[in-house]
Amino acid sequence: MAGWMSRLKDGLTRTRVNIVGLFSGGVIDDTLFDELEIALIGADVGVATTTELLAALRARIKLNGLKTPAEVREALKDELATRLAACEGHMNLDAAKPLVVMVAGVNGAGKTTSIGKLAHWLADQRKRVLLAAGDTFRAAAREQLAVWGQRNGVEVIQQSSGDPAAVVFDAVQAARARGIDVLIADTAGRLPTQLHLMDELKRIKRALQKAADVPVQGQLLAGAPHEIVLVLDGTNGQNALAQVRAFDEAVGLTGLIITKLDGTAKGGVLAALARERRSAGKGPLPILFIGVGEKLEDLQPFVAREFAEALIGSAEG
Ligand SMILES: Nc1nc2c(ncn2[C@@H]2O[C@H](COP(=O)(O)OP(=O)(O)OP(=O)(O)O)[C@@H](O)[C@H]2O)c(=O)[nH]1
Ligand SMILES: [Mg+2]
Repeated sequence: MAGWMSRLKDGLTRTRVNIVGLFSGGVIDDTLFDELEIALIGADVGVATTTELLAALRARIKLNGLKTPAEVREALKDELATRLAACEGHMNLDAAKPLVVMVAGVNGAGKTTSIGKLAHWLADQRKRVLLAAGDTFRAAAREQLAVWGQRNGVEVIQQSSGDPAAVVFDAVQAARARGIDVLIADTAGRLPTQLHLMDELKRIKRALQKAADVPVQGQLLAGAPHEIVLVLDGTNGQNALAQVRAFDEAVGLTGLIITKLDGTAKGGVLAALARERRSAGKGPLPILFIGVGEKLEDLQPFVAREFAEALIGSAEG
């Protein structure tokens, strides 16, 4: 896991330096707090979360008598980890066989790449995977998924028809007939403002539901799609929040994948996501995986403490 931790840390360098640099001075004063506020908002932690974090930090300084910036830094890391822990979650691979996973998101968010990496991760968990080329919109999309399939030795269900609902319907039947553990359906990128495309996404979801309702060898498959995952580009910062709300409203999300956390200065957005849906009483969506690069191994489950460590770092970081 050491390799992952250093990649995560490397990836978050641009977010980290702006925050961590502030703790190199000798005193805890209002200037430190002002600068911290600017740095956290700059990292896309969001105004509300930043205000909460800093209030909690002031309280801890008082309560625990923290004296040095290094102690404050540790306390901040802890507060951040506690908040991020609300987003920890995992894909329950044993919820169904096949587990049907639908992947959605805006154009270029990293859906297809994440599916390729996820197939690799699942193979490591000794799961049999099948992919469905549900992006029938972009010309090269099928080929792109096929390449990821080849890399992983995983089959890709595709059709020459332009109907994504038909493709995923077929794929569910194939997965059920072949005793596949996890079926992942790719979809075309779309903006929440493109209402016809959001309707299409609902249609793809219904096709997955319908395909599960057809008896295969006398069996039904309850609850498909079991996961509806939104892929978010981590470099988009606060814009991620609007995407979560729109896609959640349209199809009912079960989890998130955050990509491109390498090289972004906006890695703080995960903290902002952690307070989403609080007013609805539902709690935040679980962050299932995070991506920090373009290689197969660059997608891993989200662990709040690890992330806070990579972001705020320990003294030598
Ligand atoms: N650096 C970095 N690049 C990534 C990551 N994930 C995806 N990418 C890159 O982002 C670009 C878009 O990725 P795709 O997987 O094609 O995105 P998509 O959401 O499927 O795009 P559309 O299907 O066109 O909507 C590619 O160049 C990927 O290599 C990541 O974690 N880090
Ligand atoms: Mg794609």
